[in-house]
Amino acid sequence: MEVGNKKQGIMGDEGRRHHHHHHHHQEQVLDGSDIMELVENEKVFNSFVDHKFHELDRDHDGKLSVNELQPAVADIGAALGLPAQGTSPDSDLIYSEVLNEFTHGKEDKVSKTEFKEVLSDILLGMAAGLKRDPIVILRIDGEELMEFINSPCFETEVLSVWSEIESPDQGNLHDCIVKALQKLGVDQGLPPTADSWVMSNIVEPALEACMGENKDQVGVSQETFLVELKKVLENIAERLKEKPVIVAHTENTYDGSAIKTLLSDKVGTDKVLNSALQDIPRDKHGRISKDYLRVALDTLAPNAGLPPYGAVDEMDKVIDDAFKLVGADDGKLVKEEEFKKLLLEILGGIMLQLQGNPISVSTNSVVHEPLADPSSFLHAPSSS
Ligand SMILES: [Ca+2]
Repeated sequence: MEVGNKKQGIMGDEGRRHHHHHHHHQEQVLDGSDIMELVENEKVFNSFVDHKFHELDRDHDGKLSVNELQPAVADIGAALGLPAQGTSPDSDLIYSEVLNEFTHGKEDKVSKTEFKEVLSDILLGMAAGLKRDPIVILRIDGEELMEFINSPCFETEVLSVWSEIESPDQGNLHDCIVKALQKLGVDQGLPPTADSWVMSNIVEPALEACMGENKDQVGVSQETFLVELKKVLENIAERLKEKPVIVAHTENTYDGSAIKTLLSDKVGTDKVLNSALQDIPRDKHGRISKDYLRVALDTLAPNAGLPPYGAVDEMDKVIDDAFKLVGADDGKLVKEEEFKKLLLEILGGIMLQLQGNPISVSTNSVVHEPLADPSSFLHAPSSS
C-alpha cells in the first residue's frame, strides 16, 4: 500500500543546510558534468575516494562503520538538495536509503572497495539525474502533466477521483479541486501538493488564475468539476514549464528480510547490539532503563533494514505493537543481557509482522535546495 507524500526530516543537520532557496529550481540541477568527469577519471576518482575514506575512517580500522558513514550520507543528501534532518518528513527515508546503499541493510562495516562502488554509483546517478534504485530524481516540468490531460484515459481517471472525494456536492469548487489534486500525483506529472512551496507557488496561483470568484461556488456538478479541474491542470502545467519542480522519489518494501538476514548471523547480531548499546547510560549497577529500547532500536535500524522511527506511520505501528508485545514500555531497569534479549524479541516481532504483511512505501520529497553546484559535494569539507 502506498504511503505517499509524507513529510519528515533526516540525518543530523550538519550545520550548513539552514537556507532553503525555494526559488532555484534550475536546469543545472541535473547538469552533473563535473561529477561525470571526476568519476570517469579512474586516477582522480581513486585519489578522491582515498582521501574521503581516510577522512571518514576516524578509528583507522580500514572500514567504515554506520556512524563513520553518516557525514558522507549527509553530504550526499545536501548535494541532492534534500532538506536537513528533522525539517521535512520524506527526507529521513531518503537519507536512510542512501545509507542502506552503502550497508545493504546488514553489513556493519563497509570496505573501501564497497565504498568506492556505491559512491560512484550514487554520484553518477546524481550527475545524470537518471532513474536509479532506490532514489529517483524526477524533474516535473509540465510535459507529463500535459500528456495526462490529453490522454484518452484522462476523463475516466478524473471521474474516479471525483468519486473518491467525500460529498463533493457539499464543498465549494476550490476545495473540490484541491482534494482532487491531492489524489493525483507524480504519476500524472503533478508535484506533491502536500509540499507547502508547491502549494503556494504553483497550485494556489493556478487556482486563483482559473477560478477567480467561482472558487466559492457550492454544489459542484460533476461536469463543472471536470471542466474546472482541466483548466487548473493546464495552468499548473504552464507554471511548471516556467518553474520545474525537482522531486526525489523512493520506493521501498519492508518485508522483514533484512532482519532475518541480520538475526541469522550470530556474530554480526552481537556486534550490532553492542554498538547500539555503546552510548546508552547505565545506573551504578550496570542496569539500563527500558526507556532506552527505542533509542537502541533506532540506532540499529539501518542494520535491520528499518526506516527511522517516525518516518513511516505504518512501520511505527508495527514497531509499537512489537514493543507492546514484550512489555517494553514500562520504563523498568533491566540488566544488559535482558535488555539485549528484549531488543532481539522486538526485532523478531517486527520481522514476523512484516513477513506476514509487508509494507510498501513510496515517497516524494520536493528538493528545495537543488544541486546548484554539482561539484560542491566533492569539494565540501567533511562535516564531521
Ligand atoms: Ca572505521
